[in-house]
Amino acid sequence: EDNLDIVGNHHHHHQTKSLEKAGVLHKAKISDSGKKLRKSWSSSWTVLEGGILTFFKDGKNLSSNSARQSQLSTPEYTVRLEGATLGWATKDKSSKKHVLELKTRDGSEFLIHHDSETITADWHESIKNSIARNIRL
Ligand code: I3S
Repeated sequence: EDNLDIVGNHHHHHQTKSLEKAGVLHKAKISDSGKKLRKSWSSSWTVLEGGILTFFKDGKNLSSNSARQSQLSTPEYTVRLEGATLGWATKDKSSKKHVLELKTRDGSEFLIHHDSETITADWHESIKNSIARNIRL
């Protein structure tokens, strides 16, 4: 009933959901509600939709198909972008090149990285646009 329509907009219960972007990214959550966390990078299937950024658990190390399916459908982090800020991370945050720093209104902080500068810049633009649109669902 609530399937994602990857080709465009999906009308459901008077709401419009649109898939803005999806792909594999590296991410590290470095703060939770203002509390600093130990940095641990991992890759995630990542979906930007309706003002929400969702990082799914990476199922690539799982052997069974059913385990993979349930892990892929389980978000690791669901990030509300309303009131968030996004910028390019400074060198003290990571030695990697082209890393994004996303801070949520509730004080969580994520680093987001892809080896490709172009892909990272595309995510930067998409997330920025989503924050600017201030979508409420
Ligand atoms: O900010 P840090 O502590 O230098 O971040 C590095 C660590 O997370 C490191 O993990 P261990 O301390 O568990 O070995 C990662 O392997 C590095 O990738 C992190 O640094 P970069 O600069 O890659 O974000």
